[in-house]
Amino acid sequence: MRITNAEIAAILGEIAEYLEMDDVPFKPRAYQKVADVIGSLEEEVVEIYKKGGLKAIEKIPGVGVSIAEKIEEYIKTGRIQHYEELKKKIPVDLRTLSAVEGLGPKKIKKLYWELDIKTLADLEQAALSGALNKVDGFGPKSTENIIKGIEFVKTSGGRLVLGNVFPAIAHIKSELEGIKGVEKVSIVGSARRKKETVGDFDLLVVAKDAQPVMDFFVKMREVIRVHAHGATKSSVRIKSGIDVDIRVVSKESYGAALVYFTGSKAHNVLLRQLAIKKGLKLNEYGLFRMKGGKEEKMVAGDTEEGIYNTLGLEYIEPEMREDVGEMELAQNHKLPSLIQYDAIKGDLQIQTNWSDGANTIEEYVDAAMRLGLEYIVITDHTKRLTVANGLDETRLLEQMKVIDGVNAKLKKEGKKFTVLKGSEVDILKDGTLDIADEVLKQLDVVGASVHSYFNLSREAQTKRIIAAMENPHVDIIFHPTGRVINRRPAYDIDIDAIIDAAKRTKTVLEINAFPDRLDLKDEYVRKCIKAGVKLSIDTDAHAVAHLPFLVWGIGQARRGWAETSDIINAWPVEKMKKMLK
Ligand code: DGT
Ligand code: CA
Ligand code: CA
Ligand code: ZN
Repeated sequence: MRITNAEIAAILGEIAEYLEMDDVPFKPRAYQKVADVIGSLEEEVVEIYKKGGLKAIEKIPGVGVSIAEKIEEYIKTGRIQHYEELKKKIPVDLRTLSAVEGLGPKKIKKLYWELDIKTLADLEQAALSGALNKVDGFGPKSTENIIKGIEFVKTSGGRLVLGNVFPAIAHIKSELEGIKGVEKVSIVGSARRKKETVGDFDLLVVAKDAQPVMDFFVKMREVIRVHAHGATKSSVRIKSGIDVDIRVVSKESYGAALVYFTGSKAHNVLLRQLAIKKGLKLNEYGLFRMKGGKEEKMVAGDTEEGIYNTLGLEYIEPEMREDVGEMELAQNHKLPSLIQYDAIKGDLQIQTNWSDGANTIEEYVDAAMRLGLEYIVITDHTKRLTVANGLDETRLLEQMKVIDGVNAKLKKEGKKFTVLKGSEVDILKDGTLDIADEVLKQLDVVGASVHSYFNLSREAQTKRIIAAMENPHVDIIFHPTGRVINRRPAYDIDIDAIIDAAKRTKTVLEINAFPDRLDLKDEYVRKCIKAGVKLSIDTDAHAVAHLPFLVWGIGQARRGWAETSDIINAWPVEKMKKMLK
């Protein structure tokens, strides 16, 4: 088993926290500094050690003899005696406890001495029972915050749903763009790759002078904790409960830095290996030609395209940079041309105030037109979903007439926009539907969904969904896996069997654009495309404010390598209708 830089950084960070508990002077900062340096070191410490031994480790900035020996001990034996001793004195789950917002080493020690709190569960119990309230320095307000912090650590492992927290980073980006001397601000890291959840946000800035950017960044209104405030690099926690890393780079290195900080780490490793094979060296400053072990000349660096092309690769879109086969395609100039963010022409899943949505059909029409869409499908819930005021056949027929009226009005006003008749029909336990075929066949688009019996066996659940697909009127399976990110797992289904059946029955599968749904996940999107199954990208809007969620669905589709031809609602309404059953 290989010891990574992240592991070394983590254990040194824990030593720092233990030392801080004991009020040891200076040392905690020294350990923490080394932990930070190693955490962002490009070269693997294990490699450095292999090449140059203890002496080479001492050359890492901030590392003295004593810390170097501990790193060596860890590499050789997988443990550090000093750490074990500290841990014995205060045997708490430090890593998890200090992940809780508002809990530092001193407080963790206090809680251990006074309430014997060792784990997250102990802490939760003390917070909920009121015991925490009574400890010096923990009022009702901080207890409340700690409960929130526990919830966060528990549900997400620290990761948040991208679409939910994105507005916060978009706001910070626009504020930074307003600083004098700032030329460019880019959101990089997993957010740029449109990963469904993010561990933290990363920002890259080009500016004449880094200092004003750093000073502004750590003082922003939304900052609740400053982890680091450096000359070109800083890191903070913001109110949304997520960390933001920022780095200022020079214009000449901007492309190289974009590549490096966009990641993924695995993709970067492949790029660096490719560079080495070509006698080049790639880092966050540029792509360099090497001679006698020295950088001789920078051959690319200011643009990403320059870097990829000089490495003999086609430009790879950020959403594809996951080391899942993209490099080989780029080498052979066979990359898919991904669906563009403005390509969607219609939204195929919308709930109005006829069922559990907040807005009227007309309000959706206005909002969709403002967003540049050409059509929408009204898909209110159906009668089994009584909590959502689902429509029965009578109300559905009534709604169809209303939609005819809306279309007639649009036509009269000379507006090129179409409202289609649809439904989000419930798939019952046995795979039949809760609306009669007689009525379904009069609709333009029928989506079918599982909203009950989430816990059926894999066999039964798969059979149930396939039975729905076999209904000749069912065009789309909405949110086909049913997961809710950080809240509820997918229902147990045989996805390959579902994809086969979709192909056979010509049923479309939905990429649900709601930020915490995003089923199908990227890997499944790739499978569908490979199998020739068509997909739709729908918002599942329950209010007009949800229509802009399309972007998250498109991001997910791009992560799954989808092209325009794979997505039925990237086509004009007439062609889209022809792509249905
Ligand atoms: P996250 O934050 O867990 O959602 O995922 P990322 O991909 O945003 O990861 P993060 O924030 O740790 O780092 C941002 C990017 O910076 C990452 O995608 C690649 C680059 N990077 C960071 N640390 C390293 C490293 O140790 N080695 C390499 N090759 N790249 C790194
Ligand atoms: Ca990140
Ligand atoms: Ca980061
Ligand atoms: Zn639904």
